[in-house]
Amino acid sequence: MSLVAEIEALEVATLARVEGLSSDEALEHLRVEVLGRKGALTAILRGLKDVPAGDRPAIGERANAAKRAIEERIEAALAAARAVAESSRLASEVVDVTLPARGWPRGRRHPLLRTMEEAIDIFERMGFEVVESPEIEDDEHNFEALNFPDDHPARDMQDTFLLEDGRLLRTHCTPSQVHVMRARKPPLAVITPGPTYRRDDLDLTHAPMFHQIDCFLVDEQVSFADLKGFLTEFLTAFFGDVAVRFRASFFPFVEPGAEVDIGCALCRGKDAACRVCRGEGWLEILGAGMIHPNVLRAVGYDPEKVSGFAFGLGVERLAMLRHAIDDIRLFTENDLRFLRQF
Ligand code: FA5
Repeated sequence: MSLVAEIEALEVATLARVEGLSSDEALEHLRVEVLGRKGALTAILRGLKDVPAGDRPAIGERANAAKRAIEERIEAALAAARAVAESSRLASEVVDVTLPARGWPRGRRHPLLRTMEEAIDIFERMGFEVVESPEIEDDEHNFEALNFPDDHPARDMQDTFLLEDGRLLRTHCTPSQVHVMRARKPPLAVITPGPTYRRDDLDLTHAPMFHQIDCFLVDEQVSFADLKGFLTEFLTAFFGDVAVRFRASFFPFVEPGAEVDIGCALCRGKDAACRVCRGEGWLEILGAGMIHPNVLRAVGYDPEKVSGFAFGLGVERLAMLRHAIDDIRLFTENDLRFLRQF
C-alpha cells in the first residue's frame, strides 16, 4: 500500500473510532495513540525516507490534512463529552433554595462549671485569690495536719479512695490550706475550687466525685464575726436576698465550727412537700469555722498572733439550690434535655 493510502486508511479508521467514544480519557488516549510522537501517523511517515524526494511534499501535505481532520473531530467530541458531563453534574447538584435552613446547634457551658465560675467571680471581687491544689494527696495534708485524730471515721478505707502507693484522692479541698499556709505568710485570702472524691454511693444528693470550693482568710485578729459577715455577703451575692442561718457543728480543723443553711428559695418554708427542702424551710449549704490552733501550729504559724476563718462549700449543692434541681445525678448523665435548660 502506498503511504497516501495508508494515511487515508488511518484517517478513516480513526474518525470512525472517535464516533464511538464519549469520555475525556478515551478521546485523549486515542489522540496520543494516533497523533502522538510515537503514534500511528508518525510511524507511517517514517516510510518517507524510502520515497523519491519529489513525492514527499504531497505525502506530507496529505498527512497534515489527515492530522487536522482527526484533531478537529477529537476536539469536537471532547467538547460534546464535557457538555454532557457538565449538564449531568448540574442536574445532580440542584439546590432547593426554598428548603428551611439547617442551623448550627450551639454548645453551652455545663451548669456546674457556670455555677463554679459565678461563685469564683464573686470571691474574686471580694479580694480572694484562686489557687490550685493537688487532687492526689497524702495522709499528712488530707488528715494529719488538719487535726484529724487517728481514729476519725473519715480516715477509714471505706470513705476514701486509696492509691496503691498509700496516697489518696483528696476527700475535700481543705488540704489546700496546708499547702498554701506552709508556702506563704499571712495575710492570706485564698479560694481553691476543684473536684473531690469520697466512696459515697450515688443517690439524689451524693456522688463519689463532686466539686468543692474552699475559702480561707488568715490575718491578725480575724474573728467569727468576719466569717459571718463575709459568708452572708457571699450568699446574698450568689442567691439574691436570702435568709442565712448558722448552726454549731464540728470539723476537726476548725474551732468553733458551724454549718450554714440558707432559706429554701423554692417554697420559703411554706410547702411541707417541697422537693428541695422537704418542708424544712432550710438547706445546708456549707461547713465553716475558725481555723483550729492545731492547724495553724502544724503549718508553722503562731495562733497567738494570727487567726483565720475557713469554709468549704459543695458546688453541686450550690447549683441544685440555685436552679431547684432535685437529683445530683442529672449533672453527669448528659441528658441534653436537662443541659439545654441552662
Ligand atoms: C467538708 O468537706 C469540709 N472540708 C468543709 C469545711 C471547710 C468546713 C473549711 C470547715 C472549714 P463536708 O463533708 O460537710 O465538709 O462537705 C462540704 C460540702 O460538700 C457539703 O455541704 C456538700 O454540699 C458537699 N458534699 C459532701 N459530700 C458530697 C457528696 N458525696 N456528693 C456531693 N456533694 C457532697
